[in-house]
Amino acid sequence: MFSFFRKKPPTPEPVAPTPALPEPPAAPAEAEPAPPAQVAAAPLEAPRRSWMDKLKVGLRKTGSSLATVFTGTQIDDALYEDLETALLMADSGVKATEFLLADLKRRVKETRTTDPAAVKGLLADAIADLLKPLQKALVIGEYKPTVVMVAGVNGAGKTTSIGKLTRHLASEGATVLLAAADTFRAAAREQLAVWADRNTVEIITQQGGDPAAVSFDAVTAGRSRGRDVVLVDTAGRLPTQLHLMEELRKIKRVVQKADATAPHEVLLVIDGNTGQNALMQVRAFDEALGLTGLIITKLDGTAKGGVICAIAREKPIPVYFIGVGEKLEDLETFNAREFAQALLA
Ligand SMILES: Nc1nc2c(ncn2[C@@H]2O[C@H](COP(=O)(O)OP(=O)(O)O)[C@@H](O)[C@H]2O)c(=O)[nH]1
Ligand SMILES: [Mg+2]
Repeated sequence: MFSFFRKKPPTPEPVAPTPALPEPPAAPAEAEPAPPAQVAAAPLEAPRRSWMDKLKVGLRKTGSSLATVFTGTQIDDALYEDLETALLMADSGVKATEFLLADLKRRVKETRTTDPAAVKGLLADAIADLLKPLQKALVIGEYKPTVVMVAGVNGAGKTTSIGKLTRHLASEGATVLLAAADTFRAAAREQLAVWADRNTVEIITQQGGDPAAVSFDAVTAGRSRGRDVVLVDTAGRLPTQLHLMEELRKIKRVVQKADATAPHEVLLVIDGNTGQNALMQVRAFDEALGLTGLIITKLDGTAKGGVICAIAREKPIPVYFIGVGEKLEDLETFNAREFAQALLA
């Protein structure tokens, strides 16, 4: 569970039944200067700690090879070579691996460390510092609604992450509207509708409709109904599918027409098992859309958890959340130090 520091909306409205179509837009509501709120990392209270355990177990496949590097008796070239191999195997990429090795050697020298076990702690420091720029809170409340567009390849975990995020937002008193802009597959709309039901939030959906039109309707409805957040779920696509990437750009343009300040966030969801291909995805989706943040899923059981180091070194975009399972509560805010520790556990 993450803590969510925000002021509740001034007058919470009762949740309306799920409508099939958007209501006609009302006159633009007076903008209430609501104080910006943040989804921020909470202090290590009990639920977060148990969640940390989950991450540790999840990353064990990545971490076990890293941790064994430090079981020897000497700090020598062999140790650094083993570490290099382990970092590369964990999909940290060549650049981040080289950076971490150089940084670690410097730390070892500076601290005059001679015990290999202590080097592990220094590596955790190095990784935490590398990942620190990715640690950033998602701000809700500066705009009403805050429009969040979610993109990514098929099966990355977009819809599931939206469901989890909805639950966290709703449990903190934010009113959420979902937009099913993955309009082509009936199953995709239904999947989002299930999440909407579970969270008792409204969903804007339209059978076979144009994804951009659905998004437009959702933003308009979100504003007229005074919702805090509109989450736009999009269909999965590969960056190489140019017409589908163009469709995403169109969704963004049309959302901008509904609200000139929107979308306020454009998130890319990445499957944590993707490995080095994740970097390519980040670059391509960023080029097409201008990403503001990432959600990295499936960190419960990956051998490729090092990819986040590659992202930090080569294409640093904030990681707002990470997913560690399929259940509603399996989404957490990203904390660089915790992640580094879990990676080496
Ligand atoms: N283990 C695990 N599975 C996940 C996670 N996030 C999503 N999934 C699963 O990944 C599959 C694809 O998720 P979905 O949200 O439909 O992906 P989408 O195509 O990007 O919308 C589903 O079976 C989800 O349950 C996660 O953090 N951990
Ligand atoms: Mg989906």
